[in-house]
Amino acid sequence: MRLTAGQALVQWLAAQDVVGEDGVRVPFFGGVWAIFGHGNVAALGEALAQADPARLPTYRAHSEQGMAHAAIGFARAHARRRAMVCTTSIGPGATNLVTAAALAHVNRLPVLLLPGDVYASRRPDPVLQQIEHFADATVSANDCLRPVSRLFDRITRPEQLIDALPRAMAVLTDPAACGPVTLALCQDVQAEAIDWPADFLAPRLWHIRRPAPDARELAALVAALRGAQRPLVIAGGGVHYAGAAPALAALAAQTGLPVAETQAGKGALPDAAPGALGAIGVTGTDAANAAARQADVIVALGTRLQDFTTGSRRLFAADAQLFQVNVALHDCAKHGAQPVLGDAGVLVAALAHALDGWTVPAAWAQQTGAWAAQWHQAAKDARDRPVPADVLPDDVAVIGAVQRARPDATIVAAAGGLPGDLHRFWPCPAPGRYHVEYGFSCMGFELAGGLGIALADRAADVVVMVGDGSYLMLNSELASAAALGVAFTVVLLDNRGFGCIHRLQGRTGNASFATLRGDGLPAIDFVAHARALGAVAHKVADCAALEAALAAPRAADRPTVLVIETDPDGGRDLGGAWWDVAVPEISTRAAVMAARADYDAALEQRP
Ligand SMILES: Cc1ncc(C[n+]2csc(CCOP(=O)(O)OP(=O)(O)O)c2C)c(N)n1
Ligand SMILES: [Mg+2]
Repeated sequence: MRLTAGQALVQWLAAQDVVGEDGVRVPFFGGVWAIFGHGNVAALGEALAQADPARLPTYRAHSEQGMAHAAIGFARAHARRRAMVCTTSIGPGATNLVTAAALAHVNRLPVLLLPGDVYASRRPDPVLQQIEHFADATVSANDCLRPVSRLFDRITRPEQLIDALPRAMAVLTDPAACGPVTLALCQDVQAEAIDWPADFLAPRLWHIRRPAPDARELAALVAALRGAQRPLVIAGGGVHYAGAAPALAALAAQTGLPVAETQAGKGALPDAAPGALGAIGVTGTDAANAAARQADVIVALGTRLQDFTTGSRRLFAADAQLFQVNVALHDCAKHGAQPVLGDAGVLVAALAHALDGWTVPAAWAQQTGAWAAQWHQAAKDARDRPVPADVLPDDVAVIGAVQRARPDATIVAAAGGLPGDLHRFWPCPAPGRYHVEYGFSCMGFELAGGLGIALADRAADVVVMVGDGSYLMLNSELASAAALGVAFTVVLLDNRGFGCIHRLQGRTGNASFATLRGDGLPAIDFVAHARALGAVAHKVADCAALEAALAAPRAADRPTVLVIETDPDGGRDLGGAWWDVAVPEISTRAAVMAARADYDAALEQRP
């Protein structure tokens, strides 16, 4: 079949299927986000315009970073079983992808990036936007994407696609390698026609593999659990990607194993489930962190174990036995853990069988259950505590209003004070309803990611919670959502600046400096701004008004933005596990020296 490289690529994308969450065959690619310019408009753009929009729709976006966040949100909402494509022009369109690619890389989420590239033939060099590396003629702007791509390829001849595309797909659908794939498409090559083998363009069904653990590694874990006095499971994002949350809840009920959750793992167990201790780590609950400090056998299930989870490697007892269950060897080998390489779901099923008849020691079950009950009550009290009329609410009070009005919502957040407070205080009712991006904690993910998450399931009640700082950093996909008729709710917490960093400044002995917007500056009219982008927007006076506005009927064809003023000093981000933030060894400020003394003492400590 004679087609251009651009046309063959689009036909190939539309022919890839996967078995979706409910076992039904669905297209793997949910659509293509596009911002056209030279480098992708003439050839790839022509091909996309010919595609069947029911099979491979193209969505016009407003910022390359934002559209890639939307694509990544879509993949996360589909638990990595589906993904989206992003196409950009050469130069700034391509480099604008770097932040989102890094986010997908950290969070192990699939996205196919198709930036345009300079001419393979070099005919018009230097072409507009060509960076012209002085020492290496093979380098283009797209090489920025190499360190944040799981697979990077530059297509300099059309027939390379026959090899490159199946390799790209293998990475996107592999649970261990999963992440961003970049195929840099030379502009002239996209337009070149060749004869393509018919079987290359034939429909193809992909399966996401679920590798079983090695028998010896599994046996070591089972033996350790059977001998444990105080075992603890830490559920990470891998539990959701393996579809293992219900099986893990059943295992916890069967054995009494207590389960703590990372940010990516939150929602694995509903709050009321037996064994549910809630959030762990720096943003963790008293219940989960108390269990983590005393646990003698810790089973980390599908988690990267970043510093927020391990309290910067100070949370777990020094002599605790740590098992790392993960599909990726990279994660299994961390923290000197005993590796259990394999899928979290297969492992949980194997444990349910191998631990038949076994339960955790009664004293530990009773102790962790008491901690959990205390915590759930304390969290409810904190959310529902009335805010005096003359006081600005903090994030937890706002979370309370959202929770009371929309308890079943799918929550989206990423940076600022919210992720910590949501991790600790949001009672997630079911798996898949909590999408806080805290691997890269990227300001600007919230609105764009929320668009992708709402697009993945139009029936979901998506509530994006975002600070004023993140909103101002990247809000252009609000206009895309309005243009596409995608509805979700945005709760914008305006504390006039980078509240959580202002508080971190205070905790490291510094005075507030260049973090809040400062008095005397005009207030930002977020309502007018959001309306100008096509959203419905209102300002609410307090938490009661927010709760009422959230409970009222809302627009079905565009986002609704509710703005509430909050207190920049009202964070409750203390109280979790320790976080290593290096404080200066010398300073003229006595408060910095005192903070350094505390820091040195913390470095010495282990529970
Ligand atoms: C892209 C990016 N730049 C900088 C940071 C560092 N940072 C983390 S939170 C934050 C402030 C966020 O402000 P806002 O969204 O208003 O939330 P608040 O802290 O007020 O809760 C900053 C600057 C980041 N996480 N991401
Ligand atoms: Mg703020």
